[in-house]
Amino acid sequence: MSTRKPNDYKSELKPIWCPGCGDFGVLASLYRSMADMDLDPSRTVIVSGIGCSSRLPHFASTYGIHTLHGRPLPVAMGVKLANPDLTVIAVGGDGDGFAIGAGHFPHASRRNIDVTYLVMDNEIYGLTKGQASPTSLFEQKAPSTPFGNPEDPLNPLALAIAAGASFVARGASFNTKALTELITQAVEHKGFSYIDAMSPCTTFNNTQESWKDAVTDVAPDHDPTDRVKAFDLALRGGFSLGILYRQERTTQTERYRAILEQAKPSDVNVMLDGFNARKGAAIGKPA
Ligand SMILES: Cc1ncc(C[n+]2csc(CCOP(=O)(O)OP(=O)(O)O)c2C)c(N)n1
Ligand code: SF4
Repeated sequence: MSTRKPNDYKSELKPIWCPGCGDFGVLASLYRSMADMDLDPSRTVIVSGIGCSSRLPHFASTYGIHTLHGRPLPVAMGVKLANPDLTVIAVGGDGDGFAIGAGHFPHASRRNIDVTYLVMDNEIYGLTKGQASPTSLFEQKAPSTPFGNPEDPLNPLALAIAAGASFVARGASFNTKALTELITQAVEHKGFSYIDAMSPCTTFNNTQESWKDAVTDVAPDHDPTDRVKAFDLALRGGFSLGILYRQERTTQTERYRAILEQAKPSDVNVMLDGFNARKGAAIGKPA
């Protein structure tokens, strides 16, 4: 039974998001989920990139790292590899994760590092005042696209499944009970867990009401262990809330531990002698 309450995870800083921003609902869900799991704040690290959503670690009493734009995943992976016993949660926006940071997402997925990645997806760059992001819809109007976005959006859920993420789900900031449960299942999942949290930007892309009308639950007969069906569901469009895909396989830290157990202690002088011998051979001695 949990002894901690959601308020125990609040820092002294109050969120400075705009009124109605979806990120409030995501943060509330995260507080409640951490309390439900009774996570020790001193054993939990929340890592973010840059953006409105990436301010989140400041509002939690856990450890937190507010990194660079697009870099929450490599830093989170480093934290987890260096100290596998910590609970590591990476957070950020769709711009942060799927534009400048997109290169890290498939590799975190295929490596199955035991990190949860919670993206507050508002289909816009909020912090920089509303430019189109990789998840903005075709023809979406925004300050940077007054004639409509000429690009098709990226599908993060399909990308996650294709790249090898072992837990892929969609939640919504306006459905905090379900999002809380998803976060708990994602954190408790062994391996890379991705949650696409629909989180409307009420200032630059106010989808609050249209999204509330558009969401449905993943059908109860959906089999989340069937990767092809999960991919199909992700590609079909619409907004299915729930777990699309879940797979049990060894994590990156487990595989590295196995390698460490096989590796023999090495003598640095023997390594340096071997390196010097090869260097001489490659360069060749002057005549
Ligand atoms: C290297 C670098 N490039 C660009 C920026 C400017 N920048 C800051 S946040 C951001 C996008 C934020 O959008 P998103 O990640 O979707 O988060 P949101 O603000 O919507 O929560 C950009 C382009 C930056 N800080 N650093
Ligand atoms: S600009 Fe948008 S994403 Fe940023 S705090 Fe305001 S409502 Fe939220």
